[in-house]
Amino acid sequence: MSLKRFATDITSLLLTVLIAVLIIPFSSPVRASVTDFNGPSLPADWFSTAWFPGGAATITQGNLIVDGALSGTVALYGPGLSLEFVATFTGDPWQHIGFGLDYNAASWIIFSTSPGGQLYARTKTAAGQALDTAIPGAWFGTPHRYRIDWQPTQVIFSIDGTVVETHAAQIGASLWPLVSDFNVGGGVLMVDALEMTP
Ligand SMILES: [Ca+2]
Repeated sequence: MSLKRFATDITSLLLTVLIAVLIIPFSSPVRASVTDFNGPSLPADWFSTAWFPGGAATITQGNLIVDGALSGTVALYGPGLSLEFVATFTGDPWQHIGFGLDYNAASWIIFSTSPGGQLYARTKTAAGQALDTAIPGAWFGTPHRYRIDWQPTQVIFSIDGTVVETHAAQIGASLWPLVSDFNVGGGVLMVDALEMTP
């Protein structure tokens, strides 16, 4: 083997090792569930229900668009789960994203516009404990990465990697990840991607 060939082989080997070292950390931990809304229609394991005639959940250019409707996963989940999503709230009344049953009956754990114009972290337990915390800042009209850590004795709300609120609350019920925009027309709620861990 010539010295030049030997050097080329060693370079190839080092490159392979370098690539493996770079790729392996990004391939773990395994994501339990990622929904990117890249399909032509609502994912098969999601449902949608209109609040009023004309309400709908649709897929447009890789985004879930919810207007006057409630949409979420068919599967139920329990505490110990983290929900992370990139979404654009408009500030219209009653836009909610998080965990819930149907957003009428408790329990829920949500980012919500409540009556409109302000973003809130909201938690309500089946026992009636209600926590509604306004989140200072300008969040409407642009996408942000929201996260809810649903832990056994507390829930943690984060935006763009920063914790914005923590609620001491115990919610042991099984809930659905739900996206809801109440009024048909006006603003729509847009979700680019949603993932659950572990
Ligand atoms: Ca709307």
